[in-house]
Amino acid sequence: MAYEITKTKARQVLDSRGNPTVEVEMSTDKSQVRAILPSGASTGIHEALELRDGNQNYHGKGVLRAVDNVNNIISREIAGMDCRNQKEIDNLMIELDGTVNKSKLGANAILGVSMCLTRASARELNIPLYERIGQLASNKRLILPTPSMNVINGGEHAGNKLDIQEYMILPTGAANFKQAVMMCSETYIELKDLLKRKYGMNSINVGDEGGFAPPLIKPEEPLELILEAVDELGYSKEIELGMDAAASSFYQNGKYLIGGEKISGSELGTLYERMLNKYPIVSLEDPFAEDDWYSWIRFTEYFKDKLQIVGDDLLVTNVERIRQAIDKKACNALLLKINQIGTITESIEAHSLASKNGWNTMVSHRSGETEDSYIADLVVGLGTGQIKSGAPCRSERNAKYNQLMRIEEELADKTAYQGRL
Ligand code: 2PG
Ligand code: MG
Repeated sequence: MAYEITKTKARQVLDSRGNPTVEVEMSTDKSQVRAILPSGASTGIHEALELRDGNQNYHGKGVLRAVDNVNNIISREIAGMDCRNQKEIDNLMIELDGTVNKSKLGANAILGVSMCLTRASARELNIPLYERIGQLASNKRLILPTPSMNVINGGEHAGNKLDIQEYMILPTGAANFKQAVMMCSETYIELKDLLKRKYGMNSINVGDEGGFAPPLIKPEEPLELILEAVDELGYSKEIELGMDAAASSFYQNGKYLIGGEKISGSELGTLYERMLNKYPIVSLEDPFAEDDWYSWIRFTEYFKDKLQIVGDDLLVTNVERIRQAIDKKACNALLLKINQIGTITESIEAHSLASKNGWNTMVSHRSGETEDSYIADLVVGLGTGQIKSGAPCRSERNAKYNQLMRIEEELADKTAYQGRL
């Protein structure tokens, strides 16, 4: 029968870091679709649980328990159901799991099925995935996003001494997505030459997200180098900067360990202020640790009108945490990672809540990624206007940017490029 789920099956495959991850396949009469799960390194403590086997294989990182949960529990429960019933099936899986953080079945089991549902129903309805996501989110404004490309890596994603995790370029002055990609790629290659000249061949080794991991220490050094490359190309009016400090990863006993110093939350705020005054930074993610609400609130009070302040570890794509942050005025933008929460329905709800309260949403990859380009369709379907998927380098990162170029071509004049944030 049309729309009926006939089979759901999971298996263990590998992600971009060489760790196991879950792949789910779903069949209907008409087609078979597939989804592969990403995985983070700088994970927030409030994220939904990624179920790992913890035995001797793959250094304990196997996902065969999550695979079994799809094959033996979820697949039986949803067999014969209508794949268009995304909300109903997502809620059924949440109930089957029964825990607050999806620790029984694993967010990696549940999300794989949830992603397949969107894809299967899109196929059955004969529409593109982004359009199906637009339907589910009741959004008619399909937008091609401004990418935030992470060109210098630090923190837990690289073997250098930089504490700030991501230094990103945002081509806010590009005319369209294709041009945005060109500007970012040119800047990336220009930066590569610059680093090679200044610091030698070792400086162009890349981190987990494809950005360079040069031997720098001071938090502002990468910004200087990036701007040098941008200026060289004549893009200083078109390219602005962003950072993800991922500050939870350098927070210890109430202090922040950054650039070789141990400082308080308010001193860290002053450090950011200096950087904001000097460089064209328009977006700053996780400036403080995930439960350091006090520093978040004070910083947002000062900078909310000048800067996009993005909550990642702070919010973990969780409606409850987002609500708290809205009440406390702790930030003004959401980082949306589908595997932080574990279903497409809850991800859509997280974005709608953020958007209803005047926040921006940036859709995000994880540092451990795969060839699955689902989030490219997601960002267009939700119309959030922003995505980060790492450097314009390594195919698990470019899979998303390439899919967005295909979508731009397909939508031609039916859509616009976001540009300025
Ligand atoms: C982040 C992400 C993605 P991870 O902190 O925003 O860039 O990293 O997937 O390691 O949490
Ligand atoms: Mg982050």
